[in-house]
Amino acid sequence: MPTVHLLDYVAGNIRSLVNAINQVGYDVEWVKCPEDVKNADKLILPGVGHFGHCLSQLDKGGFLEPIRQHIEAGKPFMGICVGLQALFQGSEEDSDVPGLGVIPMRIQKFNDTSKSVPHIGWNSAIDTRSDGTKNQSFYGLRPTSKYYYVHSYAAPYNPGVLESDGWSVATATYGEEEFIGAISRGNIFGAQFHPEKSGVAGLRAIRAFLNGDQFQSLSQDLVTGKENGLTRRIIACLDVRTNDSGDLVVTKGDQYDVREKSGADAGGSVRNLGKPVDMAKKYYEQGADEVTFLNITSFRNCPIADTPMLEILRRTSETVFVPLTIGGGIKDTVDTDGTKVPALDVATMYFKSGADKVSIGSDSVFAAEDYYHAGEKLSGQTAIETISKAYGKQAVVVSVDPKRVYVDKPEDTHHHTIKTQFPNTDGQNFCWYQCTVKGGRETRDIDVRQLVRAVEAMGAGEILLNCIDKDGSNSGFDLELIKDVKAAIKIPVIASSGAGVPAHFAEVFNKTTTDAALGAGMFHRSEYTVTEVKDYLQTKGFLVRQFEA
Ligand code: 1PR
Repeated sequence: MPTVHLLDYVAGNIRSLVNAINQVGYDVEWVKCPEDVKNADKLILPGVGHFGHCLSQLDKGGFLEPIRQHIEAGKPFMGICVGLQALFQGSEEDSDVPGLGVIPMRIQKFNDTSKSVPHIGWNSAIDTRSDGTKNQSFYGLRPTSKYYYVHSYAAPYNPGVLESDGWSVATATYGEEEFIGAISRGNIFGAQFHPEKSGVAGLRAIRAFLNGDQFQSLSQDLVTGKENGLTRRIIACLDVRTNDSGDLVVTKGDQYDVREKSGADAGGSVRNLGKPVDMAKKYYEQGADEVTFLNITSFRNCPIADTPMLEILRRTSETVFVPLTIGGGIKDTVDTDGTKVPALDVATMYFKSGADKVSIGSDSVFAAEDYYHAGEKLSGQTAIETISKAYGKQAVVVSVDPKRVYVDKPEDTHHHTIKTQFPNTDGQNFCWYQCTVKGGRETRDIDVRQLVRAVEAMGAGEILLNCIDKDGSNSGFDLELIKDVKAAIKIPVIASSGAGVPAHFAEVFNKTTTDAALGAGMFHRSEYTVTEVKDYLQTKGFLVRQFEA
């Protein structure tokens, strides 16, 4: 196999990139020292996390000058995400640290007054020349394709400026801001999105770069129907646990109870809905924008000893090229031999096996309690803080398992209440959302607003907002809960629990500002496919990404 050099300057979660490179027929050689850059023909600089951290690590390792020389020598160079940003003069994210300065512009933060930041999800990369007259594009980018982005900072697009300097530019639009999604000139290719997580469209871009296939003319059908902007993100969630015979299976509960309630197995065995790797692949091919695995009994087992789960991730990440999240048991833990293992090491193990994000449940509730006890002070030691610092915010999801507690009037509790349209059987029409831990088995004296605010301060990148009352009910999402949480924070929220028909997805996108929506049971029971949900959303005028074969 031909090779490409990959520069992993921090402990990045770049297994997906390696898988994607292998998938398009190339082998990876690691750049371990500056000397290796000199020997590289094709070089890829993936970027995770913080601009300042990335550039100062590269500087400290003596890589910056060899990279500059590589580029000046006209050898193929590709920068991904912060790797693209490194080409610029500098970034608002850390104004003390200079970039490579190849592009005389600065990276800026997205405006978060009217939208969630980070910008997470599938958006465009439309060559500015694919305007119906020239119809050109670079490195396999198609105006009708969508690509997976996750970032808080971007290069704003100023029409014509970079083009007049010989650059080809592809843009995306987030809210009112148009920014650079990808850029190319001569031997340089930069992508703000993650091609390795962008399904077939992303693999096409990587292949074109590695094969040196820079420019294409687009047929009219690839230009017509292009629509710039962020699509509605649909996530398939797989609750995984060991069944009574010791096999890891996909299961699904009603209000978190996963035991069979009817038939021969009533009250007994764990509901078995299929094999995790096969189901993940099925949902990927139906167009799921992300796949989440929740190891729902991890609080009983030591995740370090959880080799079957690691194997599932490894195998899934070889064929599923959309972001994979893994949750369950991400916390400081103790190995079977008694050794203490920090949460960061547990997360690293999952990242190395192919996860792109980890989802933290119970541990985030305890961390939030400590945060308030300490007078809203960060300790720097929590799982959220340590993982977010090492891998970037985008790698940390907080999974919340709240349930309703009804009261007569707001003064009856010190928690934040809402007036609900759905009173309980006692006629109480105020409620607050109580956080739970250990898969809903234990309630805590902290409400959902307190929790999400605390974890946002700690550096969580996204909230996976479940609702125990709604889980498995097929009755639609808890819109009141979602609105309440969205109003409290800036980071994106994934609405979860209660989806039963495609119309529930349209409803949650219509009536709340949720950033994504997740379904489980309705997909596992084959009542609807992800494709059907997306087709339905499209008929209702929502922008969605369809699977590209
Ligand atoms: O606490 O960090 O070890 O993480 C445990 C994780 O496992 C948490 O994310 C928690 O939500 C999850 N979990 C624990 N027990 C259960 C259970 O069902 N017994 N699953 C459980 C929660 C996930 C939901 C579900 C939606 C959609 N289920 O995201 O997928 O409610 O379902 P629906 O569309 O069928 O209504 P830690």
